[in-house]
Amino acid sequence: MTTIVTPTQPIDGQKPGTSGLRKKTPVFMAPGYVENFVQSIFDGIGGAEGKTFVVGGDGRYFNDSAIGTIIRMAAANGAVRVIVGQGGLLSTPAASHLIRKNKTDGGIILSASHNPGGPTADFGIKFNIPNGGPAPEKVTEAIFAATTSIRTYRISDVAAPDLSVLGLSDVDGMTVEVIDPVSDYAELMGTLFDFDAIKALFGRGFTMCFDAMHAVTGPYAHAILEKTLGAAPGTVINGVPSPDFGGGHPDPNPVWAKELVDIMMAETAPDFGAASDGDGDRNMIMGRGQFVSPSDSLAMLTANATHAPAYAQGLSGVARSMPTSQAVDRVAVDLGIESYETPTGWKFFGNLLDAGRATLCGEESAGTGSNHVREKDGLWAVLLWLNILASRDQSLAEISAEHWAKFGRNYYARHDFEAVDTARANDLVDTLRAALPSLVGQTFGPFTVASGTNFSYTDPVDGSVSDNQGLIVAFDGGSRFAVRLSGTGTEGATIRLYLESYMAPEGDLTLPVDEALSEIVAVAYDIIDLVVKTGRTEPDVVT
Ligand code: VG1
Ligand code: CO
Repeated sequence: MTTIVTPTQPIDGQKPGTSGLRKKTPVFMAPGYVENFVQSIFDGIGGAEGKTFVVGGDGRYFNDSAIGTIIRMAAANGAVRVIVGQGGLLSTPAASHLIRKNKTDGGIILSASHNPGGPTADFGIKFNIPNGGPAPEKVTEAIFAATTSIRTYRISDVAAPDLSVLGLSDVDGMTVEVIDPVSDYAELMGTLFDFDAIKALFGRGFTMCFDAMHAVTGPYAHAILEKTLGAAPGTVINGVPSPDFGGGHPDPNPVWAKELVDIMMAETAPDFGAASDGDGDRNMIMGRGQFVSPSDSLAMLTANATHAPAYAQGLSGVARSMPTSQAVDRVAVDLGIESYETPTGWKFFGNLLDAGRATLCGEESAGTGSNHVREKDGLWAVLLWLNILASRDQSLAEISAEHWAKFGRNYYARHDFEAVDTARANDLVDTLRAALPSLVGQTFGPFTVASGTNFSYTDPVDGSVSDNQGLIVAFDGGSRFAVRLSGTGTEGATIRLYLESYMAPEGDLTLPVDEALSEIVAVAYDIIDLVVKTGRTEPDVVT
C-alpha cells in the first residue's frame, strides 16, 4: 500500500510524432521506458492529482501489461479514477467518446494503429486531452520536455485489478472502473444514424462484408452490424482481436486488406465492403468490384451527409489534411460551406471541431470522422455510408458515378518509400524545398507548375503556427503532388509522395487509377529526383 518513488534517467527519443509515441515493442518493454513516458505525460499536463482518465488500447501484444503499469502509476500520482475497457480494449474513437461523455481529464490510448503488433513489431502510447482529441502540439511538446528532465517516477506497489472482470475496484485509494468497451459507443452511433433505415436495407437482402483485420473493431462490428442492424451472421470477418493481428498489418488498404479486396472483386461479391485498422479509427470503403479512395469517400460523404439524422441540418464546414485530395473542396463550394486544409494528423482538427467550424473531417490515409468525437472513426464512416445507401437506395457504383459526373474526379494515389536512410530522405526533402521557387512557371510533360509551397498552417481558432508540414507542387488545371516524411514510422524514414490528377466532368471518369496518374507519377519522380536521391525506382506500397 505504498507509492514508490523510483529514481530514473531521461531516455532519448521519447518525442511524440503524428499520433503519439511509436516505437518497436522491445523498446517499450525495456525497463523504465513506459514508466518514464507515462510519468512525463502526467508531469507535462500539470500532474494527475484529483484527475480522472480513460485508459485502453487496441489489444496488441504488451497492451495489458502496459495498462497495468499505467493504472499503478495513475494511483501513485494521485488520480481519483481510471475508466478502462474490459480486457484493456478500447477502440480509439470509443476512447475519445468515453473521455468526452464522462467529462474526464483525458485518456491514455495504447496503439500503433495500422502497424503490426507482436514482440518484435510495433507499440505506441498517446495522450488525448479532455475534448477527446489527440494532444495538440503545445501539449506534446510539454510532455516531450518532461521526458528530457525526468528524475523520478511514481508507481504504486498494489497490483492492478483483473481487467477481464467488469466493475469497480480500488488501487491505493484510486477507483478503477472496468467497463464494457462497446456499449457506450454503440449507443452513440444509434443517436447519429437512422438505424431503422439501415435495418430495412439489410431486410431487403443487402449484403456486406466487414473485415475487422483481427483488430479492435471486431466486437464493435459484431454488436452493431450483426446484432443490432441485422446484417447476416458472418458479415464480420476476422472479428476476434488478436495480439499480433493474425500476423498481418491491420492496415485497411488494398494491399493489406487483400482478403476483403478479393471478396469484393469476385463475381459473388456482396453489395458493400469495409475494413478498419488496428485501433478502429481508419476505414476502407468498397462497393462490388470497386475501391473508393478515402479522399473520394470524404467528398461523397460530405455531399450526402444530410441523409443521416445527425447531419440533416447541414454541415458547418469541412476539413481535410493537406495531402488529402481536393475533391471535398469542390463539394464545399457547391454546398456553400467553408473548407479547411490542415497538416497531417487528427490533432489539427480538434480546434475546428470544438469551435463548430467543421462538422466532417478527413485524411487520405483512410481516416474520416465528425464532431461526434475528436478522433477519426472507422465504423462511423461505414455506418454513414450504410445510412446513405439505405436512404438513396442506389448502389455505391451509381452514387460515385453521379458524384464524378457532377464534380469531376480527383484521381489519387499515395506512393510510400519505406525504411529509407534518414539522411538521404532528409536530403530529398531539403533539395525539393530549396527548388520550389524556381519550379514555378516551368513545364514538365503536359504540366506547368503553378505554385510550389512549403506548407505552413495557422490555426484559425488559436492562431498557433505549424511550419514545415509538407511540400506541394501544384500544376495549372488542379493536378498536384505533395511530399512529406512520415511521423509514425519506427524504422529509418518513410517518404510519402501524394499524387493527384484532376479530370473535369467532361473527361474520362472511368480510367484505371494508375493509368490516370501515370504522367504525374513520372513528372513527380523526375522533379524530386527520386532514383538518384534514394536509389529506389518503385514504391514499397501504393494506396
Ligand atoms: C499517418 C497518416 C496520417 C494519420 C496518422 C495516424 O501519419 O499519414 O494521416 O493521421 O498516420 O493515423 P504519418 O505521419 O505516418 O504520415 V493512425 O490510424 O496511426 O492513428
Ligand atoms: Co489507427
